[in-house]
Amino acid sequence: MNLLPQSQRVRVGAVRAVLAGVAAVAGSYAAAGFTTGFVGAPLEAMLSRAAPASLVTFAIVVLGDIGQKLNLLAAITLAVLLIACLAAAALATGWRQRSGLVSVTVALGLTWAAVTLLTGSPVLALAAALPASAVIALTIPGIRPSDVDATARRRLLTAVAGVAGFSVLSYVVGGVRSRDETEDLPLGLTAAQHQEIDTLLAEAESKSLSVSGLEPLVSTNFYEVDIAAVNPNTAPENWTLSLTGAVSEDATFTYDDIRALPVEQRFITLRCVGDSLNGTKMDNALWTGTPLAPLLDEVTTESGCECAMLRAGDGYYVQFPIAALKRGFLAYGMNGRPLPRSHGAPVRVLIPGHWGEINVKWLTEIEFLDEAVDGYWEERGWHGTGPVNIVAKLWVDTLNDDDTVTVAGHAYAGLMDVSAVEVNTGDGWQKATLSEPLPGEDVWRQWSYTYPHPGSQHRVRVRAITGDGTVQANEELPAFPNGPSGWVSRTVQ
Ligand SMILES: Nc1nc2c(c(=O)[nH]1)N[C@H]1C(S)=C(S)[C@@H](COP(=O)(O)O)O[C@H]1N2
Ligand SMILES: [Mo]
Repeated sequence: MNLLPQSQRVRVGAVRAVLAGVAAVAGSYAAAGFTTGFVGAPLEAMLSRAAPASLVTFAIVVLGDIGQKLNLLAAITLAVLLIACLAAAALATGWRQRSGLVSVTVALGLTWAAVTLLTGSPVLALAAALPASAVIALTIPGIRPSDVDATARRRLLTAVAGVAGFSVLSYVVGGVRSRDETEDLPLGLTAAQHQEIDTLLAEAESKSLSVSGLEPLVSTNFYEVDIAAVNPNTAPENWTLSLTGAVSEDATFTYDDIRALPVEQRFITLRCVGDSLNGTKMDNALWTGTPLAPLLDEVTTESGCECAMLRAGDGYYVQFPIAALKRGFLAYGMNGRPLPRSHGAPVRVLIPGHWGEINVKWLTEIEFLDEAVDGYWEERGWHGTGPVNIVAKLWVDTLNDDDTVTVAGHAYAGLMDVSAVEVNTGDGWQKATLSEPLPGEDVWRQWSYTYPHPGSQHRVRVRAITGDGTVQANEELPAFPNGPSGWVSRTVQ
């Protein structure tokens, strides 16, 4: 219909298609926020699942959280390109039919179908399809020869500006939608239970060592490790936990079933196997929930490997022994608030003494197995289903006014309680001060040690010792594959 020469038509078409892609992704984000209804979410999950084990390990150990951001960026780019391809197909179809209306309709239909397929959310997919087709509609070239240059270019520039503005607006709207609404919900406990939580949190505060810059015994910023950048958003009323596989008969529990069970408060510390030796992927919280064992007792298991695969709403899965599972705790509250989405809402499992990876968030299924099968991280070479390594972290060093130095940190040994932390500043191992233990079988402690500054730069080493006399291993090993090992040391000026 328009009189543009072929090459220019292709170039203009490419710009229109990419603009449609950007508008679709922006619209999707505005409507869905950072949830699984956002078109970037399933693509991000696919990319991280398809990535070779070595790349995933490199991303975790070397890139840390940046790796996940890069992956998300790649997913969003892929989403834009995918929809741009569909828009280009729509433009080509319209061109053959000599009809702008055909382009617009085909762009609408294809984008809607693709986004629905990816996200499983037909209503939210409209928020991607409508902006994409609107871009195509608003950039239909004029028919008069005079349109060829000036008007067409102006229209395209207007479209670029329009899509840019729309994207900024979508970014803001989507950001608001991404807010974790679970945090606004009441935890739904009795006054006495809330009182118990307040007392325990106050105890943790009063037992925290007063060293400036040292994180208190209940973490203010709990670390987060996810296989996907976008967390599942399951409403409690839509959540169930199923016991399946090698069982006499499947059993399913609803959120209300779990909430009807006896309520307990537990301090439990988590640490990721991918944490670096002195890294900060180690945190403690007060969790509200109920023991898992009574639920397991509802079924008779015939598991050949005495092991189970736990599965989650984000596609995560991990396999480990039933013996460890029996000590598990189902948590739906954290520090007196409902469990946040980022930490596994509505229900996650906590397995005392073990690396973080078996503490499955967004838990949906416990499948009893006949034969052991690798979980998500084990498939990628990690050995993180066992008990944690002993560690004393050195997170703070301060030069005091009286020319003494205070070094401090946290020590954790899982089910083996930390009974001492020792510090070596150059002349032998000295006992550090430990924070009073918090109630619980799987809780970290703080340590601190103050000594006169020797007058020159020196090395400080620190190690933890457990109740049975086991000394933290001195052998230095990287996080991959068994979790980091060695004594933390730091040079103090
Ligand atoms: N469903 C699900 N559960 C999961 C993960 C995950 O990616 N998905 N990550 C695991 C890992 S590797 C760790 S260390 C802990 C971290 O828990 P947090 O994010 O609450 O700190 O969750 C574990 N549970
Ligand atoms: Mo982890």
